[in-house]
Amino acid sequence: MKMTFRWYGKDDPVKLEYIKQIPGMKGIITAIYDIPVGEVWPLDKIIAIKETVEKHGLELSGIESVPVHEDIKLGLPTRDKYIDNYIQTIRNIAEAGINLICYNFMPVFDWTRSNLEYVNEDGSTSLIFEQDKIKKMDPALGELELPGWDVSYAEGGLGYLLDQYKDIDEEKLWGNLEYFIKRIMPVCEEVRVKMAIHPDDPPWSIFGLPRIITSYENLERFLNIYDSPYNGLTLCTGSLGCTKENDIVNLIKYFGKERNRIHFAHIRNVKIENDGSFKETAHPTEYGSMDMYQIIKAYLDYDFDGPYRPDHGRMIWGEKGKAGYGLYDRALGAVYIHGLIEAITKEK
Ligand code: DNO
Repeated sequence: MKMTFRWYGKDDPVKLEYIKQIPGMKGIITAIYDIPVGEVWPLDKIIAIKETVEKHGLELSGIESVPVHEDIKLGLPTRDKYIDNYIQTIRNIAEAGINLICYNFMPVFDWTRSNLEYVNEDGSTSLIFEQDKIKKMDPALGELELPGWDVSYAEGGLGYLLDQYKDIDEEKLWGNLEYFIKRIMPVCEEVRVKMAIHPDDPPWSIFGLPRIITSYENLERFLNIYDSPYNGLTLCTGSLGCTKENDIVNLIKYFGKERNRIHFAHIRNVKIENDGSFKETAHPTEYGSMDMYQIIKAYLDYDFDGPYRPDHGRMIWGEKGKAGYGLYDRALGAVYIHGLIEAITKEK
């Protein structure tokens, strides 16, 4: 298992120098943030980022994310143009010597929470999803202050976009995903880029929008769209794990050990409440609903050698920064996971 860390580029207050100082750190997961969704990522820009990362003694272990244009998810006639662009971006990423892309197929909103700064008893702050608050929100009224989704929609654009999804149910979304996967996969196989779809977060429909990358059955259905070692998963413990219906350890055993389709591991802990709410906690097992020991053990059991990264952290020690993506708590998470890996490996 290779320890990596998500870095948001040169404007990230978490500097590459700091990341490199985390014990066990090997690689960076990043993206290009100033290219509009749907445009081709130029080769020289990808190479420049890779060189910056390497100058800091780290490797560029993968891209998270190359976003999928909404027209592709909607299945509009313009999708072919955007898929052509996506394919060119895959080719450019491959040419720069990078072989892993994380992406998602969530309509409109990526990860969704009701509060980014929930104050815990110890004064730290966490990302939290409160079911009752989310149920009362109506994004079409422009009253959303949620993270994880693109705030760049032009005014009125979000309402228009949501309207376009009115006719898209889960089956249509599956069809559009299938169309996309069947077009990109032959190229991924040719240039040897592993695609790792990120599960929906949370893994259920929100605001009436369909969500399909949610469960064992749906992950299986997804992989069967195109059975290839290049068509794989980002197994995110926190996203899939915020419902008790997903047994994370068994998902790793099946999709990892048996199928060899987990290309990237996102590792974090969440505390699930009975009403469907959940809170993001510190990484160690005792704070949340995930059994981190069993999770790491399941990966080591088949010698998973892909990248993993600690995921969302709390804000601690007065740190200000991008919600979920500060330095301190993620670094604690990384070293905790590193410790589990050492212990479990020695036990073997
Ligand atoms: C949340 C992340 C996601 C992820 C995308 C992948 O913090 O794990 O935003 O990057 O869903 O496309």
